[in-house]
Amino acid sequence: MSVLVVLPTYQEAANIGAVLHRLRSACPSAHVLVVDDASPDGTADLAAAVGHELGAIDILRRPGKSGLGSAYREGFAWGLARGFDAMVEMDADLSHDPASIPELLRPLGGSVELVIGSRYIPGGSIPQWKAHRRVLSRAGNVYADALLGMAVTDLTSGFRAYSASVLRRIDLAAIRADGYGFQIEMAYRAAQAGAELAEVPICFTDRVEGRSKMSLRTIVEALALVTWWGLLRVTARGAGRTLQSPRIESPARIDRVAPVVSPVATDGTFPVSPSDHPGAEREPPAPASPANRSTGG
Ligand SMILES: Nc1nc2c(ncn2[C@@H]2O[C@H](COP(=O)(O)OP(=O)(O)O)[C@@H](O)[C@H]2O)c(=O)[nH]1
Ligand SMILES: [Mg+2]
Repeated sequence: MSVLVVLPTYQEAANIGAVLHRLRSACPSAHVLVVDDASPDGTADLAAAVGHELGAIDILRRPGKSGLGSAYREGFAWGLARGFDAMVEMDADLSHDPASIPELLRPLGGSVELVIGSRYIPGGSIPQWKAHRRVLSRAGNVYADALLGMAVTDLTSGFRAYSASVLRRIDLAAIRADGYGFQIEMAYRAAQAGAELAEVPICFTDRVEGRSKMSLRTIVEALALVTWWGLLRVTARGAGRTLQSPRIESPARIDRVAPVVSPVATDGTFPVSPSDHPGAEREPPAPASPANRSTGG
């Protein structure tokens, strides 16, 4: 299985080097695409330097900050065009531990086409969060779950693995939500497209370096979208239609499994070499510059 890890970055100069090195150790055969929105702190140049050192790392440089959702849409399209079998999404701020990627990928295959790293199933955790943040995040997830009927505990989690097959069935260009709304919408669309969803436990660590880019606007957008889809479901049900209902009555829940010793794929081959890609970069190392905290999800 060829795996592409899509890493959206905006102002992650203080984290990008560490996350790329940890990714390579945890998943030696995975290819990485950093999608950077012209971060003024030089994140893209730092990523390119690490890419030069480690190989199999591409940088997609976009002209300006266009949002997390748009970065993932473009990253997925990039991976689909190059024939990757699976795509992992994760934050580049070390909130998501690259060591969990093999566990995210393990259930993928067959009818399971989306695996979500969950903080809210047994084994999952958010060690540093204070009670009010836990309550807010949990309440948002319970609300979304109740309205969408998905039986998923962590719809806003941004640590996931998708099969290329389900990404091909989703009209990525039609997805407009950003931030948390993007994560919820992707899970909802995947379920509507017939995917079976699974959750594996993850430990979410608050970022130490840099600052969160999530705003109140993204939280409001997510709540509004969930409410809208919930209303559509109720209306459709009232009209005797079932099209709006996602097809997951009881998604598979996979409990924590033994630590992975072998890499996800062992052949080390990728569909194309990095230098074949438009936007592929090999540049000399640039000096790191520190940046600055997190809302989580
Ligand atoms: N390319 C790109 N990446 C973004 C943008 N906004 C956030 N990110 C990245 O998306 C990931 C999640 O954002 P973060 O601010 O950590 O959100 P939080 O974990 O919910 O606080 C991080 O790797 C960010 O650098 C954006 O507009 N464009
Ligand atoms: Mg984060």
